[in-house]
Amino acid sequence: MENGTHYRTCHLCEAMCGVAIDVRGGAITSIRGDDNDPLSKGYICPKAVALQDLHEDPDRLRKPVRRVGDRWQDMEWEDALDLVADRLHEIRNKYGPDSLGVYLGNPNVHNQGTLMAIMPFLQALDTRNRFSATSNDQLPHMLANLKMFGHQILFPIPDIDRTDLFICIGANPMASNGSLMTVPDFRGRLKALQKRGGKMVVIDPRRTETGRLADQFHFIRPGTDALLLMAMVHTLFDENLADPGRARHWIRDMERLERAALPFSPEKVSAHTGMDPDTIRRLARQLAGTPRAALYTRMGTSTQAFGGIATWLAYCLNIITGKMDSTGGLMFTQPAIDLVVLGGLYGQQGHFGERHSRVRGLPEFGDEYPCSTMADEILTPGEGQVRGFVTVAGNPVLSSPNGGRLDEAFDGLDFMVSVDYYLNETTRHADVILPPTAALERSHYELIFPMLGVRNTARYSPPLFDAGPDSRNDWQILLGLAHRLERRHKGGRLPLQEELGWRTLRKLGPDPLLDLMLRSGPYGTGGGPLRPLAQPAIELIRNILPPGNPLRELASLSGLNRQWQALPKGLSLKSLKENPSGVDLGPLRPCLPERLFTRDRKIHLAPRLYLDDLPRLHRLLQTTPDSDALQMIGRRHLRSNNSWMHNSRRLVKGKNRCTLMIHPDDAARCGLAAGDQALVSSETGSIVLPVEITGDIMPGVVSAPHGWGHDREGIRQSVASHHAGASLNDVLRDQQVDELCGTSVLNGQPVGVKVYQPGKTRKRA
Ligand SMILES: Nc1nc2c(c(=O)[nH]1)N[C@H]1C(S)=C(S)[C@@H](COP(=O)(O)OP(=O)(O)OC[C@H]3O[C@@H](n4cnc5c(=O)[nH]c(N)nc54)[C@H](O)[C@@H]3O)O[C@H]1N2
Ligand SMILES: Nc1nc2c(c(=O)[nH]1)N[C@H]1C(S)=C(S)[C@@H](COP(=O)(O)OP(=O)(O)OC[C@H]3O[C@@H](n4cnc5c(=O)[nH]c(N)nc54)[C@H](O)[C@@H]3O)O[C@H]1N2
Ligand code: SF4
Ligand SMILES: [Mo]
Repeated sequence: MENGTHYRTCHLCEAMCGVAIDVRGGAITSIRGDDNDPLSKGYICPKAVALQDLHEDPDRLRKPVRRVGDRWQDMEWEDALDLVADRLHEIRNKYGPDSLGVYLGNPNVHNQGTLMAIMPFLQALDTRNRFSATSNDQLPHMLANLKMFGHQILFPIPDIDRTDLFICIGANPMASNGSLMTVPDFRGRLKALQKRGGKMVVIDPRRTETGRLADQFHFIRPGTDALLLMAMVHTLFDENLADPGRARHWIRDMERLERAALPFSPEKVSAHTGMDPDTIRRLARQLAGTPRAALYTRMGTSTQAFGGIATWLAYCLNIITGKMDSTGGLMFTQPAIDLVVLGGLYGQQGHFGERHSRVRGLPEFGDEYPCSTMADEILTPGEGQVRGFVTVAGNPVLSSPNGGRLDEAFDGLDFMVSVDYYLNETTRHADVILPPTAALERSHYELIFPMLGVRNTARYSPPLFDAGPDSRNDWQILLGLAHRLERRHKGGRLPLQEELGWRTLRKLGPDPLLDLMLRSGPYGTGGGPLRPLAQPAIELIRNILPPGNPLRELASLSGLNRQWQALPKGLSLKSLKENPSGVDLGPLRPCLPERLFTRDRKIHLAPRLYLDDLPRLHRLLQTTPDSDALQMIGRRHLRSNNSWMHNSRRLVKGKNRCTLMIHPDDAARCGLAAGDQALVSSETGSIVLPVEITGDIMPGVVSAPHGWGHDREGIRQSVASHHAGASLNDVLRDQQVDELCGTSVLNGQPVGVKVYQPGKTRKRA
């Protein structure tokens, strides 16, 4: 690659920072923030250097490998793809389609090629046993989007740059750089908020990096947010403060919500949440009384026993105080490639609970079963048992609860293939590993995260380095496998038309499709695709046809089309290439009710599914908290990212971050002193962690990060192995899920903690 500065989007987390990468003599010499990026404006975090470290990492696999006995053998691409297709097809032939399973990990959402190729690939796999990181993450948000707004990816985003009150519950954007809120430089934006007289309130069982910058901080007992939020709803109605503002025309079932909240007074929930009734009342009043305010929740409230209800109520609170779709409140994005609209066109608004998993009867969401039951489906004999497995960009052994059981499950498969760069805790179980082209050798356009941005922007990055002839992109691997599988399923040959379709797709690759989507998108050179449709005809269609009917969905988009016409035009791949630092498409704008996808084009405040789950919340109020058990919560660190960035020497250097945080009172009770090792256990397993005694954590609560535990045998990550840590998911139970929706409970599980005495206590190998 030429010497000089290359501009690019960092794809490592949700923040989408613009980076300027200097290259000299074919090597990276520095990575800086790109001052001209309209969203990140020069900000980057310490992880950006990992772009280089990952690229140069000698441990990163460059060629397909297959396991022969205890060794790994290099393979040629065509042989590897043939072998994988043969084996998967064989299993399917013998045991039926559901005998194949697939897990899609987090980095897929940063990969435009994968996003393009994944549908054909999943169709070719043709199994109902699909899993992804969603059920360890944002599923409750997507469910609330679906049930309340009619579309699973219609995410409301805090308008942080214009808000005067940011209530942040169960999120730590100072470490995570934001999630379901693409917000590079959270600290800078917070400073600006505070400078204009605004306030941030943080509610968390740990006084986090974000909590420390808050104007008000409150501890809350893990897993009780649904109670707090109910009591806030209760207060708003009780004190006559509920006023949805202009939303009153397009919301329904407010009385049902009021009735549901009636039993949950601040006094009733106080002991369970650990928050005093006055604080809860004040919070509700503060939200109602600040015209520009946003209440935001994330991992801590979503991956817990009441994640479904809590996420629903958080949206409700914004709506009944007039903050939804309102400047400075929670708003909707209008990205250059509008996947909400595209999904709507193809009837992909989402679905939930249409099928249930074989072993535990857990509900599907968007055609995926919860990760917490992945091991069950592999280990439990019977018809439909999973015997062949595919992982794509995922490390579920470290990222899903009860990783030890997943080790056992993957070990017993007839065949496993992983599309991944690394020989890690999960891929070590594979028979074949297919490593894709390095990230800096592919073009990059974020399809998902502009939907979550605090501002509308678009940015395209061409490949920085040339990919050698012997490398395959994720999309090429997935399409290559899909095509082969289809051929095998159909007896070796495809009709000419289909064959041509595959060839065209393979020839085109993601960039021409990207161009097409940009041009036909809201800001595109071509204008809106629906411009010619006549409004009255559209309304008519909308009112007669049932939801899901493609014509009706087209009609739903007509209102959007009107909004599209007001937007600046001219976007194409060419125009993005001419603006290597990206283009600004402006602040978030109100766009309801047109952007709603519910049949009546109203926000549903009290979907049945949530009301039906309320008896469980009532039962929570009747239980007395167990004062002996400690509750485990998760933690993220700015210099780490899930399980896969611990092989960068620059990121792991410094003091060990894989520690158990514990309150001084609890430490004393457990006989733990600074410098001790603690044995953390549950019936699932136990791990050993150095203790970090701190008053920043609530008494009764302990915290540990996930994604560590690189001491498992057979991995090839030399740096990570030296900074192994232990895997939190070896202790968390896979049998505990949010019963409403099947999301894993990653926060609030009870654990035992005591001093670790080598020799006396056994640690998981
Ligand atoms: N540096 C870094 N950045 C990342 C990642 C990373 O691993 N490292 N991961 C990325 C990914 S995949 C995601 S999904 C996002 C996540 O982004 P965030 O949700 O912002 O990240 P977390 O740090 O998990 O924040 C969860 C917070 O919830 C708190 N919490 C735990 N239990 C409860 C509870 O019951 N109630 C309440 N109110 N709070 C609770 C925890 O103490 C923690 O502060 O971060 C992304 N960004
Ligand atoms: N206890 C606990 N568990 C958690 C969480 C928690 O807060 N607490 N957080 C959960 C969350 S929010 C998430 S998102 C999940 C993440 O869980 P996963 O997605 O399962 O795991 P990651 O650690 O992100 O691993 C990503 C894998 O993708 C590979 N990879 C990276 N880039 C690419 C690429 O471009 N192509 C391909 N083919 N492979 C690539 C990496 O080598 C790595 O093996 O973890 C979840 N697990
Ligand atoms: S916050 Fe860090 S990891 Fe995330 S996009 Fe920006 S530079 Fe990359
Ligand atoms: Mo995530």
